[in-house]
Amino acid sequence: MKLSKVEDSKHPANLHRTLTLEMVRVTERAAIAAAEWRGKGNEKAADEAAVAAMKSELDRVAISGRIVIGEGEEFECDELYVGQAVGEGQGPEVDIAVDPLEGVTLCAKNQPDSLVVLAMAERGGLLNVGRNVYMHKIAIGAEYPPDTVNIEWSATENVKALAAAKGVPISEITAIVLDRPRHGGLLEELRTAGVSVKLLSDGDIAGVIHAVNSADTGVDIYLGSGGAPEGVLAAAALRCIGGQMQGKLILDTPDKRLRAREMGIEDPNRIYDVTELAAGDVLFSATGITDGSLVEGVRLRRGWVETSTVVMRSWSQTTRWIRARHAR
Ligand code: VTB
Ligand code: MG
Ligand code: MG
Repeated sequence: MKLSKVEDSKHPANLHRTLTLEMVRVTERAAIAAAEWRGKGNEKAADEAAVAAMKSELDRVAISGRIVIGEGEEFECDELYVGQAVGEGQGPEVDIAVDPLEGVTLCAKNQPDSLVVLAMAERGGLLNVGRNVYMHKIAIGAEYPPDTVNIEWSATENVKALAAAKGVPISEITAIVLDRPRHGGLLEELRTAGVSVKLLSDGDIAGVIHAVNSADTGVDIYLGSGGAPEGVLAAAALRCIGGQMQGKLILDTPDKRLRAREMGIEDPNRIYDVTELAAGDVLFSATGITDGSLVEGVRLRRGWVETSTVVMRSWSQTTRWIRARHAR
């Protein structure tokens, strides 16, 4: 079979394809480090282990990298802060968004779906958002017409429109929503409409990815708010696998609005689509810490450690699942 490349003239392959394997190494190392803290009830130690491993592995890659979404501002954390230079220092200028331990509580409790996540883009490709900023998000599969749902509509309007587009009754629509008190109203609306709701305790990067893969996951739509960094990371994945998403930042304090402005966000009410959250050539890599719906967790064997990673590249629209064995 001849494979066709999705050659998009607007997005030349600016990130060399060998970088995908480099990113895999980075997320693998962080996952192995965090795995030592699975189920130990110590979120801070797990996070710090992932951060330290990620930083030292990133510094071995031949890039002039810059963290644009990281652990916090420079004065808040020692490593992987926004603006920090990473990489060997020689090589392409790239921007990097990380969540070294997405689902830190899940890891500390040894529950499914904790991940190490990283996205890389050309300089300026990733929307710069603060660690403490939230985002309203909506996501559905690529198979629907572009105007099927809208973040400005009510949840009821959205699930009605989606059910009509899918040609099923609303009762056959499954929405994925973070289980948080702030979603009480949303949940009530979805229940009233008769939607099946899959509640996530944490981890909405995987949640968004599931929502665009309904044939495999049974999830039709992501609704609600979660971390803005997780929104950008999810968008980076959707650039590679397809899928529609809109995001709207929740800049609900003067401080957040000011910081957003400093980071280049002029209109606090702007609605971003996938290509505005993550533009140009993009790579995405996620390694499992605990077993999850996206990838398996780190397996400790006698003499070696096994990792499972999913790595994606926007230019070629490739997704690879890499199972690796590391000596220990
Ligand atoms: C989400 C999810 C994360 O935080 O962004 C969520 O992706 C944000 O909501 O895994 P809360 O601050 O209310 O938890 C996590 O659950 C944890 O970072
Ligand atoms: Mg984190
Ligand atoms: Mg997170």
